[in-house]
Amino acid sequence: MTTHPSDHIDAMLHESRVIPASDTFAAQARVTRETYDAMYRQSIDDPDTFWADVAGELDWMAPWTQVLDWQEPHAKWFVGAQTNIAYNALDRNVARGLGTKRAIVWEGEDGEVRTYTYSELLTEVKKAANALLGLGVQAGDRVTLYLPMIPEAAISMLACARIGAAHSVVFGGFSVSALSDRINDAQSKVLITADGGLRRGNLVPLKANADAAAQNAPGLEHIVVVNRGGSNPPMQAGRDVWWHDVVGAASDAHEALAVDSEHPLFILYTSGSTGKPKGVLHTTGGYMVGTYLTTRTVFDLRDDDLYWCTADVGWVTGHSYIVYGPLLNGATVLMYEGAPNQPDWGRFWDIVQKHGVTILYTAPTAIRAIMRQGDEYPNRYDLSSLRLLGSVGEPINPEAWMWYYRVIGGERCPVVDTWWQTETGSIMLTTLPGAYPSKPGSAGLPMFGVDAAIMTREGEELGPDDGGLLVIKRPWPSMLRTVYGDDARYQKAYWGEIPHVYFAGDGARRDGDGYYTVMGRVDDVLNVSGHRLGTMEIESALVAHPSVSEAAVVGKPDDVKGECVVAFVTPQGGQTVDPAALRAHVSKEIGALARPDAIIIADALPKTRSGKIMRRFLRQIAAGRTIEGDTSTLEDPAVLERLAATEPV
Ligand code: 6R9
Repeated sequence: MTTHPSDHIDAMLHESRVIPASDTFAAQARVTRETYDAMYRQSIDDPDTFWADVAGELDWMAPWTQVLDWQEPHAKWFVGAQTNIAYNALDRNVARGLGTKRAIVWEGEDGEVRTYTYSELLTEVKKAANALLGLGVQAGDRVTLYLPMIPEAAISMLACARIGAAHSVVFGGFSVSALSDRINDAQSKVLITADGGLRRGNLVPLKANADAAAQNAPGLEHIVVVNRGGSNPPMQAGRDVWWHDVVGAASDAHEALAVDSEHPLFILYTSGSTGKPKGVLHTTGGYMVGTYLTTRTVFDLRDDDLYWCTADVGWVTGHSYIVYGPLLNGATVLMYEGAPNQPDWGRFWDIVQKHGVTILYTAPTAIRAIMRQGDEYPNRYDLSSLRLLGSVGEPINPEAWMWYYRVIGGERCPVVDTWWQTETGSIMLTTLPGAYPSKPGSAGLPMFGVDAAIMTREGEELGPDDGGLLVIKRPWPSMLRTVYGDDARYQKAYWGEIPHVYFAGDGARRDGDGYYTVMGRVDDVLNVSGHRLGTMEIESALVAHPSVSEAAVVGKPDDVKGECVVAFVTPQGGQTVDPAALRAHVSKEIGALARPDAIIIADALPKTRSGKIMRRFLRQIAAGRTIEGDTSTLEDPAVLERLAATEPV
């Protein structure tokens, strides 16, 4: 494993600006510097009291006997307690008088707007829960969701949680085989999908993909289909049912099931450094407490906020910061279905102006893509409703940070850069707005209960300004509990790399003020537009193509995507590699997000005498850099020159 900081990271290391929140913001901030310092101290010195107090703000059907039971590397939080996260997100908020408050404001790509109050959302979730029970789903089962960004996605997740079934959301951009792999790994009997979802004016054919995936998912009994696009897909009698039929006919009486605090809540697949995606498992109580607290404090949430997170529910950000965290806090959440450039690059700002969005949480790749189009789009709109901006998914380069702060936030809105992962469940590093100033490019300070450090691979803790590996030294409530069906992999990947600490897989450094700057992955995981992709996953897709003999995939710094995919392939004896066919093949195997941006076709790859491909050199070639490092271990160093001289296709 080697660190490969990209060029913009280099710029980040030389960034020294410090931007405090405006006086107006700081004066009313939910968490002041004193509050943060005191809360953080308590969360580290007396975590049981700290977490019991936070958990005590939510409803439990049976109390815990112990806050944390830590048998490294397995944690149980709120031991023996019972609760239900959907109950806390809906029934509890209706009971405290928020029934008529808007829970979800949804805007379709075509401009259609639908809203659900907390009472209406509760009714829909109860009906969906009854519909799932009617299809034979039981507590402890897994239900796969393959849905566009429509309210039914949130309703389905909450309905699963309400009956104690774990959801496994598969991003709508994933391919047929990625979908069937995930259905099979989770052994889901029920899949919820839609006829399609709107993306750049086209209907993405989700039901057709679901039908094809079902061919390879023998355990699947039912497909529930939401009619989003009116496209009338074929329905297989006995297997397929319409959402509007089964949910429409279901009773709206349902009592949320009290489940154990450690009852599985969801599985979410994410790329790791081996070929097969990991099914990250989150459980109920700790995840609930973690997302509840971080949403309220990081976003400085107020009763009258209109909160918009532009992520897709297919990723963890959509789980924690579109659905669970905001709804647990009784917030009004805006949900948008489509692309940021439909009909043009002003769409985000049109939505902000039209609905009066106050908090915007988006990804650096979106900021950079919009920034490229110039200031004219945002300048056409009134963005004065905004009061806080957030960033997530990858390192944000200072240039994009400053543009976001100036042009979108009018130098009035603090920017919170939030570092976390599918595995961490909730935000781990950020500067709380109003408590501490921001440093563009640096995620900032640890959140409550997060005992972070920078270490060497040998487990030696490093001091200020030394680059190393980001680790967390003790469990936190919303931490993953295992890799579904593969606890050995959980133990090895997260707690086995460096003894007794959680290994995040990111390189980082901490400055003298305690701010963490995360530099990117140190394993074979790429971050393309904020999406995690394993190089091995893409390589196995490539070598599965008949024309390819060997493949090696590396990332290359990209101005908009952060990183893009470069594939080096050698042809199978006597075959020619057709780049278009190869790209289509990768789309089919994984999804369009994994398509190589550049393909370099070569007669050989740089290998050591023992046959190991030296990706370090391939990264240098992909980036057009001069080759540095010891090439003497290579079987044939001349391969490097030939590769460097080959035009990518
Ligand atoms: C929430 C999410 C996790 C990986 C993580 C890191 C990168 C996320 C970041 C960031 C720098 C930030 N990452 N946020 N790097 N600064 N603010 O994105 O989860 O999809 O699992 O990705 O994303 O490399 O390890 P996930």
